[in-house]
Amino acid sequence: MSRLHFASALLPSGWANDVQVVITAGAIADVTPDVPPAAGDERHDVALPGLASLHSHAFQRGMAGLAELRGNSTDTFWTWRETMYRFALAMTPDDVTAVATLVYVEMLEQGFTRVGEFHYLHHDRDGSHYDDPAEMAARIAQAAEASGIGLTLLPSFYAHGSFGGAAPHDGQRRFICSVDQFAKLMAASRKTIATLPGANIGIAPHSLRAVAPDELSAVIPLAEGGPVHIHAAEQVKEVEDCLAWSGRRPVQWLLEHAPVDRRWCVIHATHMTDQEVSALAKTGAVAGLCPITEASLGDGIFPARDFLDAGGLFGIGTDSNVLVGAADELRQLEYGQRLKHRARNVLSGGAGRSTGRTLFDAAVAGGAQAMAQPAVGLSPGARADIVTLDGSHPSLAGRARDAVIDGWIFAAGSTAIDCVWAGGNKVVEGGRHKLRQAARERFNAAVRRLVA
Ligand code: NGQ
Ligand code: ZN
Repeated sequence: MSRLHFASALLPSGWANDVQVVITAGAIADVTPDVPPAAGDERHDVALPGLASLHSHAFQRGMAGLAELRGNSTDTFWTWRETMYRFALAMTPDDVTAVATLVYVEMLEQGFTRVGEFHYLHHDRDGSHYDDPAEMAARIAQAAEASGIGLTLLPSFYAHGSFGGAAPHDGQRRFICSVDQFAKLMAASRKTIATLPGANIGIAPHSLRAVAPDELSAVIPLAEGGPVHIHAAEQVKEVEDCLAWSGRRPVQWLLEHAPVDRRWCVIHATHMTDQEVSALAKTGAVAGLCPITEASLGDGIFPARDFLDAGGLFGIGTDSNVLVGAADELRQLEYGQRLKHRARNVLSGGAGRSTGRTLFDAAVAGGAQAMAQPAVGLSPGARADIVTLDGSHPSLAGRARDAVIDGWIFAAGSTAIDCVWAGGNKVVEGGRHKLRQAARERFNAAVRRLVA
């Protein structure tokens, strides 16, 4: 058991002062506001609940910044994807452990205490299958265990190169499964995470490009009630190809043909008509937004203002992990809307409301829903995932309550984070994860070999 005391803490009911939090067996047992610190309480300034990065492809952290060199033709998402495939094809299981461990360490240092790992690098480099179909999932689990981050493993079903069941291309050979092979991979992955504290599992049919309709119906039951994540409508070309294939746009197709509900998380959903925006919002599904990656890849701007006005739920993900930051994702989300609508505080939700607080609360709730976490935030029964901010940071000076969150998201960024507890373990102190040095060394050695 451990006892923490915070001068102020953001609870599901709002801000509270002098809050004591009791942690037992990795979970929050008790939250008591308005009590003075007791002897033996570990004392901190401002406490927030941890966020989920609900969409990550951990291995892509290894190529961060390596696709910023202009090619001969116009660079697009699709040329980036070729670079990403070349990188994916080079990685050994040990490389994946090294890269994923560092990215999870970085996530924790940024205030992400859970990751939704949308995992599709399943097979050996030549495309042959490992003896254990969960060989690579086990590497992700190892990285989660070493770092302490909560893992929601989302094994991805990937079968085709494009709409209409087109054959996959050679660069996709490490991802490809039949439905039967995927069922075995799911069973093995379930076993792999069974003993990992705080871990759970869902499924991720990759996209309507990579999954045919009959396969989508066949794999959804393999989630066994867990979350279902799918990429949709990230690129204009994808929308055009989907229209050519089915006469429907990707989000529209999903809403008409798949049982999209609160268990679902639709990743990106960048390109939607007004009608799709309100229909998706009504399902209660979470929009999995990855604003930094979406900007990096030139995807477009998610219609966040209209989606939130329609009551839509969202969470944030770091996706390609080109830059890992919780404050950064939320800031980019708001700034995209400011640039689009030429206005300020677009997503604050109303007069007198703090934009940072509104975004933060929504991302905590949407992240918990998309990761199928029953209890949300600093409340009894929830995993003890807690982030403290450094009250001496210049961007937080003289601020209280919501203004602290605004100072963190819009002015301070990651440097304002002091301590992070994941599953009750204090893994970050003074802004540094205890494995930072070791994880960097191992990552650097792997990446030097990969880029040589
Ligand atoms: C992915 N990433 O699965 O890593 C994708 C690229 C694809 C993004 N869409 C592959 N951002 O979508 O075909
Ligand atoms: Zn993705």
